[in-house]
Amino acid sequence: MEEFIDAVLKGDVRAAARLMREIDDQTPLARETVRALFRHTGNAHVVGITGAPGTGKSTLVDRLITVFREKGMTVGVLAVDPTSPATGGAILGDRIRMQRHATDPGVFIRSLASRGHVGGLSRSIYDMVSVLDAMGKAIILVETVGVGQDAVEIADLADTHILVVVPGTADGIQALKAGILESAVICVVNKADLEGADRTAADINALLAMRTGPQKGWQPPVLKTQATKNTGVPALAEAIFQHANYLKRQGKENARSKRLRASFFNALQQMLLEEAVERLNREKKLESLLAALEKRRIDPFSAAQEAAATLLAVKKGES
Ligand SMILES: Nc1nc2c(ncn2[C@@H]2O[C@H](COP(=O)(O)OP(=O)(O)OP(=O)(O)O)[C@@H](O)[C@H]2O)c(=O)[nH]1
Ligand SMILES: [Mg+2]
Repeated sequence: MEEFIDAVLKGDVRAAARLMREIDDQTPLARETVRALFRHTGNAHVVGITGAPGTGKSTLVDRLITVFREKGMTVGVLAVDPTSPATGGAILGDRIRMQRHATDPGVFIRSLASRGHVGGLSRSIYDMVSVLDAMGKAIILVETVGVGQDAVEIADLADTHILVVVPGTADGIQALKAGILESAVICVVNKADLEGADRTAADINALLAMRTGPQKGWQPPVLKTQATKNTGVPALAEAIFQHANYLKRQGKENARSKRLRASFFNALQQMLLEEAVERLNREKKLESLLAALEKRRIDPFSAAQEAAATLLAVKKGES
């Protein structure tokens, strides 16, 4: 156990890869190790990169890795594989796109499947970020498809949240509706070689100008990039550094404690859910509720309400 932890702390790739697998399977060893690593975390700068499928996130990540490595920074990458069949094979795509960094000991890349079991994925992400942090990675890039819940969670996880859109789509407007643009501190219009890049950038700037909120001090820049040609990528890296400095000036503890709080609530949610499922099973309640749900005799909210009522009644009876 101690040897294992030491190996991870030294940045040993094989030990880290094994730990990531244990985290995937949510084993007791994973839990204990991540717990022990905690006091070695809190130094990495976490960058979340979200955007619709195919906007060029992985290509941007690949280019950013090069920029950071040239500056001598070590890099960790977590790419969350979208389950959507439309983007099937993304893991393979990511591997190919980031292949050139595979043999660089200063870079650790991990793709993880978004398996969709409740609470599971986000828990894994928090733990994996902790592992990369403890390994001493200076910068951690987390790529996820920016639709719905995932993107919102990234905002809690990341110090710097980047939204990637492409020209000529309503992505920016949809993102604003979904509350994603709300938390983005850098906007990227990638595929700037396509028609309408200036227009899209102007649209997003207009949306941002309307935005009110707590982030008044930081003006989110809207940057145009062509990831495939590396155009605009150094400027994007520069914007990331500027935001990191901004956070530092603000007292970076804010961003860090946001992540810690989110991680705590995430763990709590998962533990309570596990406990709830176990108790409902024991009470033979789960099966009947799910059956009623499937026959549409009850709606999901009422089912949850009934389940919660059962659990609370059990608890009271016990105490
Ligand atoms: N024309 C053009 N194509 C690009 C650019 N950047 C990336 N692409 C292409 O867009 C496609 C998708 O790129 P990815 O980097 O895999 O996009 P992604 O957002 O990571 O995709 P998912 O992870 O599947 O959501 C690839 O064929 C890239 O070569 C760009 O600046 N211009
Ligand atoms: Mg990708």
